[in-house]
Amino acid sequence: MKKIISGNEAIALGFGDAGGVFASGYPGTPSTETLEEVARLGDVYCEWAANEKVALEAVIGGSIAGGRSLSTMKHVGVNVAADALLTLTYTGVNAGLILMVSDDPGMHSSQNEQDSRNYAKFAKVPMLDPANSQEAYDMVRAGFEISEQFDTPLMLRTTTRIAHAKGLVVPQEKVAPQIGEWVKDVPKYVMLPNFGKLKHVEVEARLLKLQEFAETTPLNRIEMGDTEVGIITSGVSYQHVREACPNASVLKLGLVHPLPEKKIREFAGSVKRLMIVEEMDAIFEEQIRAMGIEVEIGKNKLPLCGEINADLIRAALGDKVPEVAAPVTGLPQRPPVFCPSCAHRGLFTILSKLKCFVSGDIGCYTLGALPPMNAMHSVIDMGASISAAHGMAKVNAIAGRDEKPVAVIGDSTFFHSGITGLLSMAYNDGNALVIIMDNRTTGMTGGQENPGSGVTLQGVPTQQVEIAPLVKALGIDNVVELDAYDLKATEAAIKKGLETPGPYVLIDKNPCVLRYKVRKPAIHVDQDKCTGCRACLKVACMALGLTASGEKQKVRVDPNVCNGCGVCTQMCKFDAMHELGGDNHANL
Ligand SMILES: Cc1ncc(C[n+]2csc(CCOP(=O)(O)OP(=O)(O)O)c2C)c(N)n1
Repeated sequence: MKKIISGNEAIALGFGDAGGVFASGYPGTPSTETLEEVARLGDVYCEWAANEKVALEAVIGGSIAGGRSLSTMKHVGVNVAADALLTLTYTGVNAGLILMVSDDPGMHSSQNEQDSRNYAKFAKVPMLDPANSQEAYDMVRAGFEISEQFDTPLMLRTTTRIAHAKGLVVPQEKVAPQIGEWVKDVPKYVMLPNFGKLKHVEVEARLLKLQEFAETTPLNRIEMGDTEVGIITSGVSYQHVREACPNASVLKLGLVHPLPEKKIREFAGSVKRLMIVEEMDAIFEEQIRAMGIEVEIGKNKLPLCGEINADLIRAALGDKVPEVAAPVTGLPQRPPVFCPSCAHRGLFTILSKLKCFVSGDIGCYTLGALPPMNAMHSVIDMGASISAAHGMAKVNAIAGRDEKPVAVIGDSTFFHSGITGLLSMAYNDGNALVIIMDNRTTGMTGGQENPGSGVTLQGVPTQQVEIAPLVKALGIDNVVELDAYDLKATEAAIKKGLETPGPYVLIDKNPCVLRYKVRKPAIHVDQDKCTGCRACLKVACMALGLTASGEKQKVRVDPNVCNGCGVCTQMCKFDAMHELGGDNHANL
């Protein structure tokens, strides 16, 4: 039956239909829905791992044990999993193994813009790059076949537009999962140097065989049209090329590593001008130039940063770009803010007040870096808050500065890669205040389960990790619970943590209000008492606004947005804001 589904959904369905047995991943936009969709299939086992390295290692085990396995992650997740990947390429696989990675050109929702095609080259593994949902679906099956035929892990790469855009998919016949033998094979799976040396030779030979395969596979196809210009492209860029130049000759690469050199030469020789359209890095271009083939239009005319679109291609070709209306200017800015009644708001209100140096991390709490809080001063990668704060404290001590840094991290990020940083801090006599915002979910990516939420990906109750005993077991003596909704108590706790020498951990255990649907009646503002001083606005809550201009502007609360956390009431010195019981709309 035909379906209209996203690339992520197509990959999940493709996995189920291609006899997939085991999937493991870690959330990260734009990859997240893939594993959630595998879970919805119902008949394939899948799980959230604590991080991407664990996810990939788990599917390596799944493949060794004979089941077709899939690991899902966003581009930066591959950095975390790279240690496993760069040796998995040596061991090869038993049953087919696919590492699905979603890149985010344009950085819609990421901390950097990296091109995972580099990893395929680096790890010397084949990579597929679908251009729509149908290809995403089909390439899972093709990917498993290539993985098994060439005894290699395979990377299936999507970008945001392919992962999230919906398109028509005609599913193939479902293959029943067949679990192969679980064989002990020391030289294949034990990467001691003596075995590894032999394996490296095999990897290089495998790459040559894959190159031959690339020449003949229908995954790479030439669409001959007007020979004035020929364009080599792949993935979503193919769609932009077809929009900008419907009649051009195109070499569409589905297998983007290794490249089909002969096919590229043949194509380049059949057109007058050669153009390469690829988002982000000049991966094709550098390799094609290294083949001695002249490339007329590539990164000399197209950007290295951000997404490509049809207009950029037209402009690079010197064609007329259709005029579009200029964007409306002067609109009010709407920076992202914490959700109404998110516990992170209380914490950052105090961190901002105390002017602490905050070593930040990646999660909803990263919004604490934005105005009006301005209370996060570095954000690098998941887990870095704690390890970087440790380094800051060490250098501060050497410099004779007595300021103690504060690290802020969420529960999912702590489980992902914060634990080892804290272990290292305890081990190395560190001196930072670490605040763990344990909202029992992976909030930023849409509220996925994690080892602290007590529920699996399938919603089944499971072990629920308590952070405080875990932190104590790492060697931290000072572990104190915090209630970030209580501003006075939060201020006192932070001051105590800053004054006490050595590592000090505060844990806020308020649940994510969005994920756990926490609902409270709205705050009421007594207009007779409100002086319009705007102290409450410092908490940056979208439920707060000002009354109509004219008379002296006072604060008003939008009862449809306010969730009654009461953080703003604690900022009011005039007793004008109150928590009321009853129905929200009664406070209008
Ligand atoms: C290596 C890596 N993997 C995944 C992501 C995507 N990501 C961003 S923040 C985040 C977790 C946020 O959860 P948590 O730390 O619990 O904080 P919350 O958003 O709930 O406040 C994830 C998975 C990423 N940025 N980097």
